[in-house]
Amino acid sequence: MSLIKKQYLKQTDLEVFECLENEKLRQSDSLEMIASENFVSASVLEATASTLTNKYAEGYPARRYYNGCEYADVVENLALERAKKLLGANFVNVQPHSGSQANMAALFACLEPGDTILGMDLNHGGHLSHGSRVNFSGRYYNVISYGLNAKDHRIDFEQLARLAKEHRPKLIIAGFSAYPRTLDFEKFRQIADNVNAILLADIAHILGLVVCGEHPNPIGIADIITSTTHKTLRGPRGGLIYTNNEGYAKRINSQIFPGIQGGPLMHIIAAKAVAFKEALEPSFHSYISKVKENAVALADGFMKNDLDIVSGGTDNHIVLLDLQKVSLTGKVLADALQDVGITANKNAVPFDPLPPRITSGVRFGSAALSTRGLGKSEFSQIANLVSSLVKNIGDENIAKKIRAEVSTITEAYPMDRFFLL
Ligand code: DSN
Repeated sequence: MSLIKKQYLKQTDLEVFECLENEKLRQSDSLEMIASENFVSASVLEATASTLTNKYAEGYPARRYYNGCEYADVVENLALERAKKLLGANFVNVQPHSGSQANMAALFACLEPGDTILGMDLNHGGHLSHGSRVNFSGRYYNVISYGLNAKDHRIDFEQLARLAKEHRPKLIIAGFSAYPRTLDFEKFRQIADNVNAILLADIAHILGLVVCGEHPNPIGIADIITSTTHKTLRGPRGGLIYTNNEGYAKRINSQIFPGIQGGPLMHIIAAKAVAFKEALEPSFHSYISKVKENAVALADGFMKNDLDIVSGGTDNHIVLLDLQKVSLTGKVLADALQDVGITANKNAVPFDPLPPRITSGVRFGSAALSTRGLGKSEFSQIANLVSSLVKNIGDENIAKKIRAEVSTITEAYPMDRFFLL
């Protein structure tokens, strides 16, 4: 008798079952353009929903606190070996539950409370865990923030070097949540070396690009590298931490467990192992080139429609629309986009005068729709649809036409193959 039966949930908990079914429909019927999201393969989804969710495996392979970890060990070792191959690293920890927890463990491994860190300003594209006042990173450490040049919206390395010299941070973070350009890790290294700072590269958004050589690899340059596994890498939600420094490796392991986490999520680690295997396949390289090509098509499409985008283009999967010229807020546009079936998020633009719940920008990403199979022409079409919405905000007839075009695209690229049926 097969142990796998579909739809137990439908019989035991109709309310949750219906939410899950509705979420499937939402993902199928709309265009997912949140830059940090992607669609995992059915294999990754299967591992995520596996019986390893039942298993406690505190500790590390062959050094667990509980018995019965023989398969958990095999799975975690597979994830470790594959993750190391992805970047050519000597050490990785695959247990962080998220990118924020990866950053927390990395900072705890190198710093004492009150130490100074230098990270990108949240309003210029940085991440909460890079020193935001409302995050643990801003509460435990003395945070100095660097930003972008007003002129070209690239990282202001002169300011960064000046701030480093003035404040002598113990650690500098090279990383972002909403920066559409390449990170020059060598420049960060030089600045860090000048003040004897540790360099942490947070490549949460761009891990997939780095794996495929479509973005410089910080291994051998940064002291510690943190990432998520679910953005351009297309794995389950989670984090990881790399280093080639043995001293940091030991401290990172003990900061993850027992420092800040208990039992690792073994089902997620299994799904990470599956995703890492997929990312080592040649087909993942073709996917990542499409991610980049499609982001460029979207950026070009916006500019052809006379809309401003931060930095005038993109080198990765992110396109950040700046709405100041058209006197629209990010919140209004993101909500209007949702109504026509395009999901993206309001986002601050550099030097944004508006607060984070309103903002002057909308962030788009190409990773999820590239997985779905859309190509350059559909991304140009989407740029036209978004531009038309921007120029006709509040016009219900135009919104209806845009919604119909969105449905034509979603129907042409069905999602069934991503879901376990
Ligand atoms: N919330 C993620 C993002 O959207 O970039 C980062 O944690």
